[in-house]
Amino acid sequence: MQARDMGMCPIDSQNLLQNPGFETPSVEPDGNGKAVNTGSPASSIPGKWDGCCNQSGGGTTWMVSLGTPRCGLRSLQVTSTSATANVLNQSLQLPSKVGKTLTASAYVFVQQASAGAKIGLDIWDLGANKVIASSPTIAQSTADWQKLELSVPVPSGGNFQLRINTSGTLTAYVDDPSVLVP
Ligand SMILES: [Ca+2]
Repeated sequence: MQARDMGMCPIDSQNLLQNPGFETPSVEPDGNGKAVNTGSPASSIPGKWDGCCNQSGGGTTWMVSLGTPRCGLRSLQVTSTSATANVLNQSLQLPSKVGKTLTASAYVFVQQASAGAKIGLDIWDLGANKVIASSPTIAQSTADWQKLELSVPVPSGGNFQLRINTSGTLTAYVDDPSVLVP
């Protein structure tokens, strides 16, 4: 990758996510975040993020990578080997924002994707236990970073997750996710 003009990478003080650029490594003793099941081989889940769910057969591995940042020094490398969806998520509690429109986005660079594989963003409503919005998905390799985006009202209760959702067999990088609620 070419060196990038970091002028493209201003810090957005309105971004509600913690560690959005994956620049802060996990401080957990095992190097992982709080995930109950961290995959095989184990993921180096980045600080403040959590992994889920179908990891018993290998599933998806999330590694902090120094090789391909969009901004800063690090990005998230996603290696999915399972047909079943797996997600890396961060929970937000925004009861004061219920009903206001949230906008979530992230940049994705897909290195390899087998037939049927895909990566996208969604919003999981922690009160209703369901997905309430999904971005378009990317199902093939990309020449450069592509922005994925969605908008949806903050659900009742205000508790939700931004999820990076993958299925099938693919290798991708994710950087600079954002959740904004004006
Ligand atoms: Ca980064």
